[in-house]
Amino acid sequence: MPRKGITCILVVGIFLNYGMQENSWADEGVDGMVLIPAGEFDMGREDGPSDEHPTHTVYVDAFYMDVYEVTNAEYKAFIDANPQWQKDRIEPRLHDSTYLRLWNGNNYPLDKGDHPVNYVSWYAAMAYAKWAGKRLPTEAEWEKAARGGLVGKGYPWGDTINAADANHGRYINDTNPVGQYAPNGYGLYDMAGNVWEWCLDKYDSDFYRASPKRNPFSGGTLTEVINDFINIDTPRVFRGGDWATQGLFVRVDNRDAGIPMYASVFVGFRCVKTVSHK
Ligand SMILES: [Ca+2]
Ligand SMILES: [Ca+2]
Repeated sequence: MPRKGITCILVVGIFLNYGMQENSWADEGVDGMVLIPAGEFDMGREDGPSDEHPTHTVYVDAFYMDVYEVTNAEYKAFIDANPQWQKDRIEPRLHDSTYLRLWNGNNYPLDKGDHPVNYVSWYAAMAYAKWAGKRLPTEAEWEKAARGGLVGKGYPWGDTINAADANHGRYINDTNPVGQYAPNGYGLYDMAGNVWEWCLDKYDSDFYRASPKRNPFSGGTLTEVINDFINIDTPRVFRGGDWATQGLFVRVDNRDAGIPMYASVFVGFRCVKTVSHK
């Protein structure tokens, strides 16, 4: 897509001209997403829980990521267009009976259109992403994006956390509308807290010990998982912590997981898009 390439060059050029933050790679060609540049980063944490060992350098291709968590209003557009994913029609095996628990039929809770959708299973998140022409991030993509270009920091902005940084620790005691706190270096909001975010990967506590260096992914190939997601039954990763979790658990390196039918008040998602090569 040469046109997109030209737009990208123009946008980057404008940023350079005005001396803006070097990590603000906004790309107006992809609505509501930012470009996360290709490159290496240090994944994991040396002094944390054993599933985060060891810190290892990985290379991730460029990708676009949603600036915000997927909202209730966005999710409603999906179920309106895809009735088989509505609360009263979804196949029982694709959720744990709490799917869209706070919704009244096909309507999200009053005044919460701009809150992140929650009570969505991994299956539902995968279906939404496919419908949107996107996909869930790999765990490596997610962590690289969350770090926002910083090296060796615990949070998307630095090393400490308090109530003003992110929706966590029950300071608000509920989800917040998306985008209420400062974005990270890539322009992404709520990578710490609000809701956990489903990733594509199968959760494997030992994966970092044997991780491939380029575009690591646990549990097969991206294509296999995306094409056959409905038949997957192994636990899937979610990242970033939620509105109730304490500071230690909204760290950029913290890993957690649930079975793919798990739907929780604490878990939502955001999508990414592979950068198409000419
Ligand atoms: Ca989040
Ligand atoms: Ca953990």
